[in-house]
Amino acid sequence: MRLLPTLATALVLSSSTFSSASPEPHGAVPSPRQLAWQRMELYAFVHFGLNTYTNREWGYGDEDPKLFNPSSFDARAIVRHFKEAGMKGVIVTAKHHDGFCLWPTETTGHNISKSPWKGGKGDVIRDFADACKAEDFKLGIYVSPWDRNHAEYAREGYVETFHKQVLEVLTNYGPVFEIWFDGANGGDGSYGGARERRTIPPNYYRFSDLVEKIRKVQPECVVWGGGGDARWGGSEQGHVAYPHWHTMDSKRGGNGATGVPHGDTWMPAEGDTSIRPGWFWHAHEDSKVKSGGKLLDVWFDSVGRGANLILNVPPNRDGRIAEPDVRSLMEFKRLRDELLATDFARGAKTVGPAPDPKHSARALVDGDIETFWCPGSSDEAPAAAIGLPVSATFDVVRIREQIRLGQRVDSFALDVWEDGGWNEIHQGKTIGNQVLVRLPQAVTTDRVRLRVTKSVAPPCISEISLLKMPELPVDPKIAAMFEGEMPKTGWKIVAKTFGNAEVCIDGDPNTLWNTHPLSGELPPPQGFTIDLGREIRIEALTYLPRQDGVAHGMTDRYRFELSGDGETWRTAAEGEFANVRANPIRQVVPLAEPSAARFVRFTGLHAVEKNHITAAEVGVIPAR
Ligand code: FUL
Repeated sequence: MRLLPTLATALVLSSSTFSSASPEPHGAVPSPRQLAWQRMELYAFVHFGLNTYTNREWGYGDEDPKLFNPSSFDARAIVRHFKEAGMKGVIVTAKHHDGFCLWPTETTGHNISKSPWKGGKGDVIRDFADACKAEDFKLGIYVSPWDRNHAEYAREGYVETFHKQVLEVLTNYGPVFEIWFDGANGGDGSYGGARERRTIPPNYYRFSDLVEKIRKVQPECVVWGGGGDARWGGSEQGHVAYPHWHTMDSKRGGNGATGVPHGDTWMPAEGDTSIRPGWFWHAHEDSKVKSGGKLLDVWFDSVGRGANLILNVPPNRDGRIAEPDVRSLMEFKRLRDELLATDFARGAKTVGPAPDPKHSARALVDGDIETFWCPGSSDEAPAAAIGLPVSATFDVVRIREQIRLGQRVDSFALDVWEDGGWNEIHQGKTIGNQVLVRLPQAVTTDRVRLRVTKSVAPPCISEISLLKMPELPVDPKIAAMFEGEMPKTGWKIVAKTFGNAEVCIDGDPNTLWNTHPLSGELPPPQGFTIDLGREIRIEALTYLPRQDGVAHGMTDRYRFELSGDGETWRTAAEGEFANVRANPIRQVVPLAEPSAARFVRFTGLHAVEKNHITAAEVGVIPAR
């Protein structure tokens, strides 16, 4: 049992000039309101309203309130689904851009009291508030600043109305955990019958006054948008960027997807997306609900980078969550549960410098996100090692910083003990609220080491978890599409002429590489190089054309090259993809004879339409 001495000697200890004082907060830190919100991680969005009945995404503002008449709306049933899916709250569109209010507001006649539902006595927000109370669930509210119905929109008169609407929903329905101010402002609308385009002057909504009013009535409510407490994650796919910062710069702003390293303002991000292609329910999208596995990917790319995820699950015309959405939500929950069920690091032995014993490395594995390890100094890459009682196999590592003290870490590395020495398996950037590192392949070891390679102040790390990915159910339609191909785990794009060629090796037929940036088309030849991670005897190569019904950039002349070292290349196949425009199925290119290679280069030499190249996937069929 020489575990601890071995761990200790294997550590690169940091400088001996430790201060023993407990760490102080560094730079911007979260307010209690923001902290409580960041701990929620995952909650639902509900887009419901006249658009549900008109089949639109943005109502024009002249829709008839009589259209809103759900036959069996049941807020309690909806909230129960969300709760069962492990979500922590729900944000409801009380008013979308069409101006129709789902509560009987005094501010406009364009509201639910004009709908036949419950004889004009209905109140969707009340029903959600009651359901949340009964289920001990959190309620949030979306009120669109842009109002395509209001005659005074873009004029002074509307701003007061908008503020009143916000205060109505924040005073009459109990505690609201988040209020959502959409940034969308399209311009045209019906505006009390005027049917024209209206633009708003800067600072039109007077958000700073509004935020002050909100603080008075609901001091704990997080204001999303409007310069309040939280920011947009930068895409409606739910993803945020990595490295990912919870801070922004009060003077220069910054990109919401990434945040600003060590910025002066704590303004954490929320990734938003819908379980369906649209935000409102449309019958034709019942077959396009994201699978549990796809939702897990979105969660990795938002929550797994430190942001919150708001997942929209829109009720149908009956006022219910449709079956396919419920199934996906439950599958998503099962996959998260399986991933988090066993943390191999929990209770392991730990070694690491800690001048203040209150912040010893043991905190890393105690399952308590409040306690944390602090090495006292950020010099010389402080490290902590974890010794497991028995070897474990894991492929996901979760690390959390104690964000109460700020976001400090710029970069870190992970090592595992293999054949008598530490072997680096990952280099990461930010940690923040949490980072979920997906390793390219599972590792088996009994010792893991975290090195904080750059940090603006002594790192304060609250947890490390070693986890194993659940088996992901394969969608039979997609499996058939890639029949015979090897899995793409551990593959890397190591060179490309342009763009996000990585999506061609993500196994998702619906993501698209495109050499057509806004600045103009990039003509063929265009291509990229894949590192397969190890040498493979290849029997055939594949190209999947884009699957979205558009022919732009679809390749009809191609070249595939192979290499053992990424330097010396040989052409393995060159030729024509016949009939891809009319029938964009996977193109399989058999090699004259099986050939061993570690690197594959694909080049599109010509497109059937337009002068750029697109591809959904490129794959390898190994020799048997
Ligand atoms: C966007 C809106 O325009 C969409 O309709 C939707 O509400 C989404 C959450 O935000 O900006």
